[in-house]
Amino acid sequence: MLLTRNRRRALLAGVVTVATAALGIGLSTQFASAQTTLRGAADALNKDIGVAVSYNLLQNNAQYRNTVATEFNSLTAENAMKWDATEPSDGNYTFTQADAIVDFAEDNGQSVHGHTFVWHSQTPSWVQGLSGTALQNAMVDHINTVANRYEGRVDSWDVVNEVVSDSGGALRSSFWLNGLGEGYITTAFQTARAADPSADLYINDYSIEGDNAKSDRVYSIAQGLVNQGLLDGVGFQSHLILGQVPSDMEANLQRFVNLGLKVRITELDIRMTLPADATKLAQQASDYQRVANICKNLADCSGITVWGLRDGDSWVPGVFPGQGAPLLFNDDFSKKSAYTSVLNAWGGTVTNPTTTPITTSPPPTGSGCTATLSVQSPWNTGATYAGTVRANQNLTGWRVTWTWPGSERISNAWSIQGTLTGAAVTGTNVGYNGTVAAGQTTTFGFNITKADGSTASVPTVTCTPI
Ligand code: 9MR
Repeated sequence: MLLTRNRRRALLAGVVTVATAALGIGLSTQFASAQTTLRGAADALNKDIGVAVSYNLLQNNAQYRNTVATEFNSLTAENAMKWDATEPSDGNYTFTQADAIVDFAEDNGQSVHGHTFVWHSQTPSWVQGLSGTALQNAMVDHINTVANRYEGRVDSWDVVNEVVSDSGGALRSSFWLNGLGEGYITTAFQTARAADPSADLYINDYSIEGDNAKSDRVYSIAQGLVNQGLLDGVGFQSHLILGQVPSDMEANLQRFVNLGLKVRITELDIRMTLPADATKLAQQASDYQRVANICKNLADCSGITVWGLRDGDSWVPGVFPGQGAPLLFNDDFSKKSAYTSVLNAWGGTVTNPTTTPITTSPPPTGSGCTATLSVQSPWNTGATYAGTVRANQNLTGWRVTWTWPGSERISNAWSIQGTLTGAAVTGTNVGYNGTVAAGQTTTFGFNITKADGSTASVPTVTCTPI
């Protein structure tokens, strides 16, 4: 609900305001300088930049974890919170995967947009075989159990998903509608509201980005729920096709905002006919920029979630053969033009994440290396840092050391290895970033945990060639 959503960034904003007032100075450097990650840019706008994540990839792929932690301030489980994952048989709840995703979000200061309680798909056959009171009881029990488990940890929920038919005018014919009648939507929202009064409740659907018969029907459902105080937002999935961002998307979202609702781009991807080429990728970047601008310009757009991290992680090629490349990252985690256009639209600028020639500095003098740390995006109990190593001579390896002055401790790190988790940190290069030519730089990064509300400090770093 309005007062409690976005706890994480509300607290962060409070810290900045107090510091600014007390010191009588402008915002600290990390807020005043251009942001270099999607996460930093989104934090500065007080919006969510989210990603749908896979439990398996979070478990097994360190680079996936690091990119998710660094670039996004909000997570959605792509599949792990759906009914077939959380209650595969009647009353037998399994939360291992969903818990792991919520734990990850908490460890990294990210909010969670929950997906989803009531859907006609990915709901086990034991539910679909019920009717009448038994079906209603199963729905109420499911919403209560899942919402209660994550109360205070999941910020918002897609309470119902895809309840309007593709032709638009009618509710979708599903076992929900056939078994319970139209009232099942209200019952779902009433149950969710009572189970977690602090979570924002959304209705979520696809092909409603423009003004059409389907979005008209969602609008009338939303009106009814708003009148009962049961709805906080509308999720526009936005599984878009290259070059086809609806021309009236701004106006359509605005009419929902005018109902007093938040809007959210909940499952953004923009697919193209494969193979991708430079022209299509440029069009895609422009389409992403358009969507990012729409959300930026609407104060009540709570954020954008992209439906997967890398092109190869996407559901699209499996469902639309010959279509794909719909996301912001390539399979090797490099950033696509679409990434840059979203970052730019939200006020950030791209820096090369690996070895970058320094063109503006004087030629290197002296010997050894110098290293610095900077805070990329802080939150109450943690922060993401970027580290830069500058070579003053040709390097084939480097070591950096520093000591945290306070409670800061590294929780996970990338492009650096060593003794990292204590107060005294000693880190060395990894395989791919040890060789740095004189005058060039390379980077590493990490997340820390820290005492609630404390300032993320920037210790002095000693750098030594090895
Ligand atoms: O991306 C999800 C994919 O991994 C699943 O196999 C699929 C099952 O239906 O669901 C996909 O996510 C869908 C989301 O939950 C609801 N909107 C459409 C998404 C793409 O199909």
